[in-house]
Amino acid sequence: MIKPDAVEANNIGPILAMINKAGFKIEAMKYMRLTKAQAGAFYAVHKERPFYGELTEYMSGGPIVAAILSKDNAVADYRQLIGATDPTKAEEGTIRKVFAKSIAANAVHGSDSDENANIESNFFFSHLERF
Ligand code: 3AN
Repeated sequence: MIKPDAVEANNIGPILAMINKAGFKIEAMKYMRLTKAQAGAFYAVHKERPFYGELTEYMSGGPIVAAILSKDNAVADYRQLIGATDPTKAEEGTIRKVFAKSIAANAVHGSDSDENANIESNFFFSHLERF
């Protein structure tokens, strides 16, 4: 996902360029705004965390871009490309180092396992929307 802060800052294009340059294929893509309930469902694994309210408020505060990306070793390689959750700890040249504003407004989301990538893909896309 490209998060509301990066969309607001007109960084959809530059972020997609970095994703393409890193060798990812875009299998599905959607520009939309989540309701707070939908953001809550997407981040249900974080329900007990102290930042859950802030996170779901933030993620429903503006439009996002959702996408399914594919590549060999996609989860690990994408997490490498986006960098650490906290942008002050992200490596030079990573998407979050370049575009993130804070831990919450950190420009992009990435699935943390193949299993969660499938769950999250099914959250956003039907099979008719995948190529
Ligand atoms: P990642 O997105 O790098 O997998 P997670 O899964 O630990 O990070 O956290 C999910 C999302 O919750 C993050 N993308 C981030 O925006 C938000 N988040 C994580 N930790 C905090 C925090 N301490 N305060 C506010 N938001 C946070």
